[in-house]
Parts: sequence; C-alpha cells; structure tokens
Amino acid sequence: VESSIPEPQREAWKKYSATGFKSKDDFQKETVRHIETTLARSLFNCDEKAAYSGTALAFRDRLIIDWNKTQQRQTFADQKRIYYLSLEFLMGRALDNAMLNVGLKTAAKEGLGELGFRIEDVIQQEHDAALGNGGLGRLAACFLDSLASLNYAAWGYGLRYRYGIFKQEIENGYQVEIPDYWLDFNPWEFPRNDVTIDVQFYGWVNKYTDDEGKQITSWQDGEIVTAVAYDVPIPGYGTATVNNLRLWSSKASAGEFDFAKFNSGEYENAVADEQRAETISAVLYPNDNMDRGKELRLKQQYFWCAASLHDIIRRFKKSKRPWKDFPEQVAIQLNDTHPTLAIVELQRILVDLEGIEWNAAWEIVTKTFGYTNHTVLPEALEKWSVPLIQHLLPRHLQIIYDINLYFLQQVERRFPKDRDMLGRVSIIEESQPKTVRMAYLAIIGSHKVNGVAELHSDLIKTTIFKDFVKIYGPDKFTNVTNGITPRRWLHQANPRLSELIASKLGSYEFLKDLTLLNKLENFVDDKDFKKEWAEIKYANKVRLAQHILSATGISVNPKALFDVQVKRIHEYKRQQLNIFGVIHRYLAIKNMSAEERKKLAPRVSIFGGKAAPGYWMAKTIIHLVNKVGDVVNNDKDVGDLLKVVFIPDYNVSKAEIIIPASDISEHISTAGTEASGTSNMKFVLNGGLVIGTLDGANIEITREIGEQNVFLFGNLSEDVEDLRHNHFYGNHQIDPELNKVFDEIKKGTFGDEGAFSSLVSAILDHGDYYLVSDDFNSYCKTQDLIDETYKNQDEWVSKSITSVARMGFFTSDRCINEYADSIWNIEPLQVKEEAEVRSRT
Ligand code: KOT
Repeated sequence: VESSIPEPQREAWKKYSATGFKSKDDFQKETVRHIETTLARSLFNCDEKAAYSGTALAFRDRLIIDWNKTQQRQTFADQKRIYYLSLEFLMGRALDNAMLNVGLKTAAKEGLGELGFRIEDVIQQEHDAALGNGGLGRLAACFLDSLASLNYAAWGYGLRYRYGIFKQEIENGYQVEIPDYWLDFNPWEFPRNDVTIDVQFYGWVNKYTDDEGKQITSWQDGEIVTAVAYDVPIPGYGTATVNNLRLWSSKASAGEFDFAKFNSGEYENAVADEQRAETISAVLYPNDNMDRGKELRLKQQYFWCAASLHDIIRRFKKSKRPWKDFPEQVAIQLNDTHPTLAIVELQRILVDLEGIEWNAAWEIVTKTFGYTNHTVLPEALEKWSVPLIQHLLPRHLQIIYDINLYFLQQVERRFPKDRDMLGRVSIIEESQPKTVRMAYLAIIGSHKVNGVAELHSDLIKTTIFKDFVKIYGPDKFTNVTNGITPRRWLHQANPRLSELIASKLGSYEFLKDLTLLNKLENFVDDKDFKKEWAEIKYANKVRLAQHILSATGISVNPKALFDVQVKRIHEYKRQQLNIFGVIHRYLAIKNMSAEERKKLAPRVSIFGGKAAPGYWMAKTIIHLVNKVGDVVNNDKDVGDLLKVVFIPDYNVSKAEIIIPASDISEHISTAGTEASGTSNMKFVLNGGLVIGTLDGANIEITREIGEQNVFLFGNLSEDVEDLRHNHFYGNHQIDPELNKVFDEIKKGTFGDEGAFSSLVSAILDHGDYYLVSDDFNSYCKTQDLIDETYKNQDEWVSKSITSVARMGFFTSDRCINEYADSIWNIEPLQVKEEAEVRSRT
C-alpha cells in the first residue's frame, strides 16, 4: 500500500505531517489556538471549562498522531490481534491519564499556570466516562491501559451508551438516581460515520435447496438497525502505542428510516422507528452482579456482538488468508457471558454465509474465543428465555440447539452410565419457560475458561462448572488473578507517594515493572522516609476531609482513623455488617467513662457506593447508614470519637481521592462470594491496611504481604454451606451483641424502625444467608485490634510500607501477560526505541 503512493506526493505530506507538541510553549500555543479558533473563545471569556476543553483538544491532537501510527503499524505487521469484548468500560477521566502517559504533565501544569489556571481545577472539569457498574467494567479499563502500555495489538469493543451509570444523590438519607448524560462535549471520541454495520433482528429462517442442489439456510426480513463506530484512543504509558476502543452507537438504518415515509405523511411512524433504533445504545443497565433478563438488554448484546464480529471479520478478510487461519489472527476474550452471542454469530457467519462445513466452522470458533467468569452468584448468571431468543434471533436459536445437540452426543458417548449428566450440562434448562444457560454456552464455545482469583477459579471448578471439568479435563479451566493499573491507581491518584517512591528507587521504572517496589523494604526503618510517608497519607486525608465537607456538610478530623468501605452496595458485600458494627461501637462509646473515652482512637467510618435502582435491600442499607450518621454525628457525648459519612455518587474520579486517604478499608464479603475484588489491591497499593474475609483476592494479597499486615476475620468459604444449613436445622443463636444493635434499631434510635425491618429480619427470620451474625463477633474483635494497632503509629507505618513493597504481583500488566501467554498465544509488537524514551513527569 505504502509504495503505491508517488514520491512527490509523499514529500508534500511529510513536510506538513503533524508532529505534536513537546514543550510548555508549544502546549500553550496549541491550547490557546484551540480555545480561540476551535472553541471561538477569548482571553476574556475563557473559564475553567474552556481551559479544560482547549487543553484536552491539544492533548488529543498529540494522541492522534501516535494513534494513527500505531494502527498503521499493526496493519502492516499483519499479526494476531486481541479483541476484548465488554459491555462495560469504566474509564473515568482521560485528560490526566493522557498527560501522564505522554510525559507532558509538568509542561501542561506550568503552561496552564501562566495562562491563569490551576491544573487540578482544569482536570476536574472533565465528566467521568462511566460506562460501567463497578469492578467488571473498571477491570476492562485497566486491561486496556496495560495492553497499550505493553504494546499488544489490541482493540476493545463496547457500546456507546448515551447514559452511563446514573449519578447518585442523597435526599433525606435516600438514594435518588439522576440520569448521566455525558456526551455534550467529549473530545475523546471520534465518530466514524463511514464505519457502519447493519444488524438484523426478528424475521424468520428460510431453508431451501438452490438451483445447484445446495442446502441454503437464510435469515430473512425482520428489522435492521445500523451500528455506527465511535473510536476512543487508548494511550499506553511511556510508549508510542495508542490502541483503539471502538464503541457502537445505534441508529435507524438508512433503508429503515425511510425518507419516503416523511413524504407520504408517515412522519410520526418514521420518528418512532428512529427512536426505537436509538434506544438500543441509550442506557447502561445499572445492575452489578444481577441478571434481569430484559429484552432490550438482549438486543444490546446481539447488536454489539454482531457489529464487533463483522468489523473483525472485515479486517481479517483484508489479509486474504484462508478461514482456517482465523484463530491465528484473532483472539476474542469474552468479559463474562454478556458477549456469548458472539460465539453463535461467528458460527452462523461461517456456516450460513461463508458456506463452511459445521465441524470445521466450530473448530475455528472454539479456537478463537476465551471466556472469563466473574461471579458465582446465582442471581448474576445469565439465562435467556428460549421464546425471547426465538422471537428476536430465530436463526441463532437453531444454532444454539445444534451446538447443544452435538455437545450432548459427545457427552453421552463419554459418560454412557451417568444418566443425570445430560440434563445437568445441557445448554437448555428445562424450566418454564425454557432458558438458555449462557455460561454453559460460553464454556462449550471457548478453548479456555478462567476465573479471576485463585479461590474463585477453584470454586467454579468444584461447584457451578464441576461437570464441565469432568467432560473437558482440568486444563480447559485456569486462573488469572485480577490486577490494577499502577499508572492510574498510584501515579495519577497519589502523585506525592509515587514521587516519594521514585526518589528512593531512583526512577519511575516501577510503574512499568511493579515488582521493583520490593526495594522499598530497605527503607522500613528509615525515620525520615517514614515521616514523609505518614505526611503524605495525612495530606491525602486532609484533601478527602475537604471533599466530605463540601459534599455532605460533615466536618471530620483528618487525625482520626479513616475506615473506608466504597463499592457497589450489595448484600453479599455486607455493608450491613459494617454499619451494624458502627452501631455497636456507638453503643460502646455511650457506655464508656470519660477515662475510657480518652483512650479510644477517634474514627471516621466512610461509606460510598450505588445501589441498583430496583434493589430494595441495598437502598435500605444506604438509608440506614445515613440515619446512623445523623444521630452519631450530632451526639455531644461522641464528638470526634466517631463520625459516620456516606459520600454520594462514588465513581472513578471520587475513588482517586478516597483510596489514597484510607487508613483501613473493608473487603468483608461472605467467604466464597466476591470473585476477586480489585479495590482491595488499590487501597493496599496506596498504603492503606485492610480488614477482610478470606475471600477473593484478599487471600492472595495476604499471601504476598504477610498475615501480620492484614486484619483477617470470619468464617471460611468451605464452612459456609454447613453454617447456612445450621441456620435452619441446627440450634442457631443470633450473636448477643448483634441483638443489642437490633434492639437499638427497633427502639427507633435511628428513626422509624419499620424503615429497617427488612434488614433485621433478613438475619432474624430469613436464615441470615450472608452469615452476618456468624461473623459479627470476629468482626468486632478485629476492629478492636485495629484500634490498638493504630495507636502505635510507628508500627502502623511500617506495615503500610511493607505492604506496598510487596504488591508488585497485582499490576494488571502481570495479568495481561498471563492472558497473552496462556490464553491468547500472542507476543507484544515491538515499538521503536525513540518513542520509548521520554521525559517522565
Ligand atoms: C455481573 C453481571 C452484570 C454486571 C456485572 C457483573 C459482575 C461483576 N460479575 N462479577 N463482577 C465483578 O467482577 C470483578 C472483576 O473481575 C471482580 O473483582 C468482582 O469480585 C466481581 O463481583
């Protein structure tokens, strides 16, 4: 392609080809130019918003240059690409990240300063890109960062929701949801109006023999919706690689949205068609770890899978290779079961459209896909009703039945004596109505299945997917423990700590190789270092205290112990255990003598997180936290000894303020329920200690940093089943201290007791499924131990430093290299040296 362009033409292009700014002056020049021309503003009406827009446009130009080059290089290299299919990408803000990744934050800071702006204020103008619910979506975002930073040729594929996760406000202690319209100014996306794919829905299946006697299966009629690509550049840290995140937006197809209809007076019908099409990508479903089986969600899934696959295939076809090479060119990773229809769609394309024989096609399919499971919670496992799929995707349902038939035949041959096996592993559940078990389909259609932490990967092998281990053998199942990007979660969120670490280690190399942090252990006894370490934590707490004051009106003492639990509100994550523990502490303080009170370490209990709008129990927990706060925070007996705060609208950019400011964070799910957790890693990497159960990645964190540096409590996952059984059939007693907490709630101390009765009776009357009572005593004792330990600040800081030093394993870079090695079979694409060496800020 390159050589086909005549020399003089190439010269002309080269002469004016954009190079991007490299200095403060060039940054100012570009920013002012954008403010004055692109935005049509002047010195006299440039507010912080305009300063953000100009800065973002300048950095965007800078990224585009490397982005174009990366895409060209990847095309010429003609090697395998990774496609990460995720319905959620919880990206947060892009500007700060872009500045740090290209190594020009200092230039921007000085440049903006001279123009009259503080860089922190400018950065804060950006709206979070919040196209995700929680851990699953944020993991996808960390993975994109690592893929680019490690120079892998990778694309993300997702949906361009017009509304991301809702904004949360608290009114009278209740959660209120506000729509998150985030697109009025988004400089980070590029509409590709020429990259469109028509996606079909409904219709019927026509099977016939053509003139040459060939069997043809064709999916006909129905409705067409067009997918339009929007591309988002994903810069790597300290590399010239800028990968692509492609998000699909739905619109009425040119054929469907018929201008003839306008002319014939059917204006309203035409508008209705258009709106129906646009609805597909309108809104992110706000349920974390919960499947609600809504038709529009299934439409979203197919729309996005079909568009992504057709796009991938179009790219593959340019290579002119035979179909059997497809798995050598393409690796598709399924982020949970949400994209499972991609398996069926690829089989359909190969068999119906490309005329490939079923078995040959199926081999291509299974070699291409890998499936990551993120949860064992039964309410989160996707099951789609057969009649719904029949209606929306009639051909796909046939293919699912065929996949199931061939699979069950194979199982029957291998296990002729196990009569129940077929029913247990069938993709189709014989319920009323019948349902398609998406996880089973994903396992059968993939060559590798992984869990996201060791315990979780073991659990899926011994519980929900046990039969499949028998059928396929253990090697199909593997573990890739989650990780986080240290660029955003250390360097960007906690610049002072990152700088202090760099000053001791001699460079910022640890941001690319996080295991280098282990050299920090040499400084655990260095007095000056420890002092600086503690000062940084304190400064971060002051910053959080300011945020709390402005967001809630509550004034907290930054010298108190900050105890943080921020994550989606869910019964299995047990925020109720935390708030019952807080009430227990409050009652204890009320009963203390003045002498005893003096000895107690002052504490701030900080909560944050969204409840799914239809999740009553989760909303009740938020309400209780706020009501307890109202009482405790205004009790003169208590003063600074205890404050209870609910920070509204927890999101990625709030996390960047909250996480560096914690002394203790809580990861207290019922053992065996939290697949991994990733905020646990972020908190420890920022020098916070954790209180946690033996669940998810807590176990591996403990193994890495040492038991003496973690506050573990509670029952083990292997005992959960028996305990639950005992709640109903044994002589189960509610913990007496917990009963006192319930009595206080029932007395109306925190307002109308009826408001919280569902929370109390879940434990007293409905079997305490999440083992709150079983773990309550152990939890409270461990909190007391935390108080004791915190009094010895010197020891506390040593634990903090040692823990950070041992966190190298939890970088998402390690995680991505494991996927590349054991699932994708791919090497990074080398990028030329010159771009690698850039000044770091
Ligand atoms: C399931 C259905 C809908 C939306 C989200 C989910 C979901 C989220 N399933 N698992 N997760 C979380 O994924 C994280 C990343 O692997 C884990 O750290 C966390 O433990 C899961 O709960």
